[in-house]
Amino acid sequence: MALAASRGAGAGLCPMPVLPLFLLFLPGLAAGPAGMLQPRDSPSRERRELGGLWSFRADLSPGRDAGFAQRWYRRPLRQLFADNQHHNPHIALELCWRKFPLKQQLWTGPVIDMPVPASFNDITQDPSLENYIGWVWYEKEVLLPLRWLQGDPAPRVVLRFGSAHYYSVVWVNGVQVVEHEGGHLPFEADISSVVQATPGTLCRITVALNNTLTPHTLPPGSIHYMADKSRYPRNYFVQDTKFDFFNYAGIHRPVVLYTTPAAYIDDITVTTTSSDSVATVQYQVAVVGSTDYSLSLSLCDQEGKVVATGDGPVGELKVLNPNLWWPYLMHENPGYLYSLEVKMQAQVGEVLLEDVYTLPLGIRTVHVTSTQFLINGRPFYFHGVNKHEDADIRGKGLDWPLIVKDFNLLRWLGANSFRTSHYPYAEEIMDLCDAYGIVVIDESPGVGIKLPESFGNKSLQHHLAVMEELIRRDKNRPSVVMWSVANEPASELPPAAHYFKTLIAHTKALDPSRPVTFVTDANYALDHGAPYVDVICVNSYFSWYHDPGHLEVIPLQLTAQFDNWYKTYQKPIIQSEYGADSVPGLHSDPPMMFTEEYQQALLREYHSVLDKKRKEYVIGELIWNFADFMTNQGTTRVLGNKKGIFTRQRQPKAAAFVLRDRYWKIANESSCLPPKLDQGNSGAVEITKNDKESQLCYSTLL
Ligand code: BDP
Repeated sequence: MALAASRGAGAGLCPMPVLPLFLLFLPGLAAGPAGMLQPRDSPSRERRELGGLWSFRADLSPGRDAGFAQRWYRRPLRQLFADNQHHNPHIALELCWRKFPLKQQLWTGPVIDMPVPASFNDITQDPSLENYIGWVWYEKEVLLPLRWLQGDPAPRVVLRFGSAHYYSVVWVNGVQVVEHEGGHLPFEADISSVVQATPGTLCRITVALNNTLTPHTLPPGSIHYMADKSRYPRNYFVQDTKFDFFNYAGIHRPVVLYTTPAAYIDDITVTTTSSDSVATVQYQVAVVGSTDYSLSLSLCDQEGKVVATGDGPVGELKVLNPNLWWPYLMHENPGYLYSLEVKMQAQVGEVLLEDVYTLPLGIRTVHVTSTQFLINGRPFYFHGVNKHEDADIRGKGLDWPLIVKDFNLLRWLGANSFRTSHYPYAEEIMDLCDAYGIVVIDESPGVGIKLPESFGNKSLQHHLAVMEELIRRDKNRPSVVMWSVANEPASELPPAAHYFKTLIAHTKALDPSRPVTFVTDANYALDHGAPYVDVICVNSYFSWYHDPGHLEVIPLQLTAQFDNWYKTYQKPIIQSEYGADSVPGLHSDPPMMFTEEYQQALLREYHSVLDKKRKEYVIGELIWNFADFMTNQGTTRVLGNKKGIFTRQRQPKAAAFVLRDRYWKIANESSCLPPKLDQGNSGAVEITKNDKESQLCYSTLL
């Protein structure tokens, strides 16, 4: 049953809709190729966050299609629910459902309060909502200021979602304004004409959201119907995924309304190069709404001093003696950001409109050689982590206290980098990476691409589109030094060759300034994607998934892993995952699996090999994982994946101290320096002088 049919044929579904195909992607108002500048206040722009409580209703009907059949976007959800309770004859489906009033009404689900941003799964005590698959409905009513709704020309009003998982359809006052496929990335709609038609009245935003994954979504998944009536209830199905994290769903990131003038700055693209004393900022600005406009740009340093100016939509700014953007622990002042103020003046009819947008801008370069990763011409070693957006109760919902805590832990740990395993993280997180100098490998949601059908053209086209959205969002971020297009795909399958060749070429065409990789766990001799990457990123779990309990095999196996990959490709290598589960408080000596001691011992075995190989061509190590995180239930998961060096509540396990000692030591070997005293509790800290660079250097006494 197609969604299109379910929308148009409400009465036809009566009395019992056929079992779901409850996800169908409609061609239509998909978010277009326009810019996706992060909404910011400016003299010409206002923004308003719509966080807080929204109305929420899961569509519990057997086909998960009652919402479309009854057109829940036409009236407030709570009103519809009340009407249903009283058998409102105006609702077509209700007429036939009168035959089964109680049961059917329960199926359509009550209307409850739901926090935004948050995943909906862990908010209630209802296990069916925790594991719910299908359409859920969100709604918020807001009153907009009159100054947003009037004027000649009136401002442009835009509704923007930081992310919603997975497929979204959005209405404003009952008018569909946008559809978007994919979680983890923003989408928006110009809603000016809808809200300006009825100034002074409440504006109702309705969102239908579906978390169903198919072999062609990113990440992929598949629904399995259990037909054996002797073992499963009627219409029983489960969603199978090939990735190891819980498929949390909901409106995960802030929803924002913002304004721009009718003619506006739609997009800005910057790239930077630098030699010893001069940096060049190349820029490109796109304006929409007028062809008769002028642009002026000024670049300000952190003291507010203008260091370069320019004009026109394309050009270069020269910066003398630039403050380069340096990673954390590589310079005493990491994450230096200039402000690029772009001003547009446009003639629209008789009116001169002005728009102002200020972009944080870091000046840095990235290069890859056969053995090194260079940032600003200096070798950079990734000593960092893999993370997840994951926490108790809020699931994958954006949470400021958690974000700030995580950055404090990263700095405590001496980590200079992370990979956004296994999907793009919130813009708010990326902002802090830019500001603190935390280096990012920015990964797409291409995780769990295992089925042969997920390497077909349909999947590839979607993957290309997702890379476009990701690069459009993050292209100007100095913290992003490399794109990762996927994690652990079945890259040993022959179709992976065409898939990754195309995907990586497309990514490089979109952004020639950054290297591209994907993360592999395939055998070096069988991997069809590796020929196209700039850096080999390899995951391995020796003495965990392979030879469990046998720590002694690690030196041999890890050394062979590195040698084989390097001999085959002569490209630098990152150990992009390694680790072991540990249940906090579980101990054994000699170490046994799942104890804190075993996790520590496994890390140390890896480190002894990494210490040899980082002198050759290994350019980084990223622990799996920063913190414990939730997964599907399974016989190898104890309330989720326990490979965190911190618990899910961000308390350190013993392994965190092993890693902390190591990362600070590695940092102190580099010629550049930590920005401030490390005030943690694993050792005093002293300041020493680095003669060569005349810079402060810190070394931990451990
Ligand atoms: C790796 C995956 C990661 C898993 C990890 C594990 O990339 O997503 O969580 O294994 O099993 O292969 O802990």
